[in-house]
Formats: sequence, C-alpha cells, structure tokens
Amino acid sequence: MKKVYFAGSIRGGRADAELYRRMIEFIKERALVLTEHVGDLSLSELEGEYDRDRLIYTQDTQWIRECDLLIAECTCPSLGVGYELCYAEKLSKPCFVFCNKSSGNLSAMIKGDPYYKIMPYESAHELFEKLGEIFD
Ligand code: 6IA
Repeated sequence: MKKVYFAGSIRGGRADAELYRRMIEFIKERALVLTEHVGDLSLSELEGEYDRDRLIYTQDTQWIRECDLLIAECTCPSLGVGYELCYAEKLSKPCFVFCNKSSGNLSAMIKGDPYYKIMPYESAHELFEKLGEIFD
C-alpha cells in the first residue's frame, strides 16, 4: 500500500480543515495516510508551543522522506505546506497540488515550478475525481 503525505494549512488558517478531513478519508480508502492530524477539526491554527515545534518538524520531515507521494491542498496559503512541497521535490517525491480555481490564489513559486502536478478544480466533485485518478 502506498504511503501518502497529505499537506494542508494549519497555522496558515483552518478554513479548509473540513475539506482536508474529507480528502484524507477518501485517500485512506486507497492508501496509507501518514498525516491524519491535518484533517483534525479540533486542531486550531493558534495551536502550538514553541518547544513542540522542533518535534513536529523532525517527525514531518521524516514522514516526507518515508512517503511515496505527497498530496497538498493549497487553496489556503501556508508557509509549512510550501516548505513541505520544496522538501519533497528535493527528494524527487511525486507531488500533487490541489487548488480551488475561484477561491485560491496559488503562489507563482508553486504554480510556476514545472516539477509539481497542479490540480486546479472548480467543484468538490472535480476535486475528488482528480484525487481518485492519482490512485487508478
Ligand atoms: O505553516 P502551517 O502550520 O500552515 O503548515 C502546515 C503543514 O505543516 C501541514 O501540512 C503539516 O504537515 C505541518 N504541520 C504544522 N503544524 C503541525 C502540527 N501541529 N503537527 C504536525 N504537522 C504540522 C500540532 C498537531 C497536534 C495534533 C500535535
């Protein structure tokens, strides 16, 4: 079973947390998700004690090294997700970047990097269709 690193905004804002949860549930029917906490609705964007952050960084970068592919939902901009995408690219991990065409404004540093497979979508239906195709 493939290992998926799912990336989504935490301190960048939790407006799309419910969408992350649904995407993680969907992926879990097809693969192993290493980062289920990203879809935890009780996780606040303000959460965080600084002494825990080093552990989070160490664990997350370990999971990126371990994963077979990374799926990022980038409609809500997040420094952490941008960092994870770059880290995964340097390790040649396949990276799929989802972004809502109408509410998102994807950074040129992601959209302009030909390495990333950009997956723009207009509706939840289109998003889940494209997400499913990754595992076909
Ligand atoms: O800059 P951001 O916080 O928006 O970055 C979000 C990304 O960084 C996500 O894709 C996560 O993989 C990672 N990340 C940020 N905060 C955490 C975190 N906090 N735990 C794990 N990964 C994180 C505490 C979670 C709590 C359940 C212990």
